[in-house]
Amino acid sequence: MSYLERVRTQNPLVHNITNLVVAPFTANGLLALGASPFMAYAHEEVADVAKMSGAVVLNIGTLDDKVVQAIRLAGQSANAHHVPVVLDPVGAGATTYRTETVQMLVRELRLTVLRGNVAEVANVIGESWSIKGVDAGSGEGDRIGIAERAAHKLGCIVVITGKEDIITDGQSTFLTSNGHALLTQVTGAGCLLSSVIGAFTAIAESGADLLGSVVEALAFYGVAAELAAERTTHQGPGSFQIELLNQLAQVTPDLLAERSQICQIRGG
Ligand code: ATP
Ligand code: TZP
Ligand code: MG
Ligand code: MG
Repeated sequence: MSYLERVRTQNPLVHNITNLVVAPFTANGLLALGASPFMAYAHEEVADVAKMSGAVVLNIGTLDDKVVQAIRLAGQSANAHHVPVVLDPVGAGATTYRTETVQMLVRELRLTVLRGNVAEVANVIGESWSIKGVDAGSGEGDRIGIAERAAHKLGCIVVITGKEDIITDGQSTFLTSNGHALLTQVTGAGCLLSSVIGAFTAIAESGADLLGSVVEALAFYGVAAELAAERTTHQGPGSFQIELLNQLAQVTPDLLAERSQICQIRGG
């Protein structure tokens, strides 16, 4: 059974502490996929919610000290109860507060997946790459090297997204090239992807199964975007955003297998 079928069959609960720009879009995207979203932020309950969830997705997009403390409490509980943790370091490198906060979080928490654009991931591990607000600045550099160094340094799966996506655990590295440029015109396309990755990690075992689930999550999301773009040709980002939700619900395992563009460039 594909990871996608496992997600739809098991309907995992995904605890999201995310930003105020993307919360409804993220919840709708997870529902469309077949997962069960739960947004919970109160310090009094985040440990309980993390413990009962299949995965916890932590996102610093509109951080303040209260959100950061909620993230720490949820992450600690997830670690204590062996619940996978995905971190989206939105805007790391854009301000000192963001950079120092994510660097503290990766020291304190054991991550399952770090997912960001190349600038965010570089800044999490103390390397530099220009960033404009929450978007990766243009630049040439060794994106694969940054992902692999981050995976080694943090001891987790690292996903760097862009036109091509890199997925690595430091030993095995994959590239996926599904997707569509319209994803860059929808705010929260990356944040929703991080939560979709969370849903896939929730149904996976550890090791190769976990890495395989993340690779499939990337291909799945990219295929959904391609289909959404085909069905909304000439209509623009608004129609595309809604159609992306439809396609997250409609992509079948067969269609996914047919359209996935996955290439392994390192590891056995
Ligand atoms: P940024 O803020 O830099 O845009 P992000 O957090 O929004 O980062 P993205 O890198 O945009 O995240 O990735 C979100 C999704 O969009 C991924 O599935 C990725 O493959 C896809 N994507 C990003 N850029 C392109 C592109 N130029 N062509 C096709 N797909 C893309
Ligand atoms: N500002 C703070 S968080 C956020 C914006 C625009 C959303 C970023 O979402 P994404 O998925 O990184 O585009
Ligand atoms: Mg984007
Ligand atoms: Mg982002």
